[in-house]
Amino acid sequence: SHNYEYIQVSEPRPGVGQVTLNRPKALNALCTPLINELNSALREFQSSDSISAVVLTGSERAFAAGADIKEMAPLTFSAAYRGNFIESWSELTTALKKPLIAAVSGHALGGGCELALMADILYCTRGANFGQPEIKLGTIPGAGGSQRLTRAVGKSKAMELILTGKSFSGEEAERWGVAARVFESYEELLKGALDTAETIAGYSRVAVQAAKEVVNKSQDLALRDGVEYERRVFHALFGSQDQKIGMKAFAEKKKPEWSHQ
Ligand code: CO8
Repeated sequence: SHNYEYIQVSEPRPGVGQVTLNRPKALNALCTPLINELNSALREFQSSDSISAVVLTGSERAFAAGADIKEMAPLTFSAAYRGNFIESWSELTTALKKPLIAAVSGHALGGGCELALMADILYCTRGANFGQPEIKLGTIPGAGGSQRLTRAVGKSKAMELILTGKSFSGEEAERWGVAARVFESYEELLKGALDTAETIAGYSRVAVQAAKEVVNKSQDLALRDGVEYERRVFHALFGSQDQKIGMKAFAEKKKPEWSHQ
């Protein structure tokens, strides 16, 4: 379909879309045109009837080495403020209702780490290099790092990482719960991410979207409100065809044929 300059888009498995960040000369630094292409690709996957889940990856050497430092260097406060710089990154978390799996190998620094943290599921290689080094550039995380990393690892560890700019490995990411799984090589990582995406693509899209929605609510709501929100959505799913299809198939010991309705 599209001819992108900074990303590659494919459908490697049934129901699975893949975006590969492809700006190798700058270690996938996230310049504004790259983010615009990423948003456009994700919008297409969101509206596609054949796609159920999306994998986002970079290269073996770099998932993304951050926001584009050369683009940001001359930015002024008023230009950043009035242009709402970085706001468009959030489209990833608002426009895409389908599950997004980040497969991180190599550098995931600054905005690259934040981009990975925006995914619904994060997988990485053992040797992946995560970090929020903004402090070394005289600035701070600007795409949610201070919030999402803190929720993932707790305040003390997040403070240490963000105040020192020290990086952490894929192995640590997995141990701290930032990553759901860790892999030995880039090939195994990508296969693992695609396998998971394909598994998800085998389920009812209505149920998958609802599951993503309620888990994400847990990040914003107090426990009692979150549990109540979950129950409302759970009740609503009794209005879906797929709930009937899934439970009838179980009783008949058959494989469900989802209508996605
Ligand atoms: N921006 C622009 N260019 C970059 C970036 C970047 N973030 N990272 C790497 N590059 C470029 C290098 O300038 C170099 O280009 P050239 O060949 O023209 O000199 C090329 O990529 C290859 O990089 P290196 O030669 O440095 O490769 P090394 O293997 O020696 O080092 C590193 C790899 C350690 C990843 C190193 O490149 C590095 O430290 N990069 C910067 C990492 C960083 O500080 N990232 C945080 C950026 S700030 C940020 O993301 C702020 C987020 C705030 C809000 C959210 C978004 C904007």
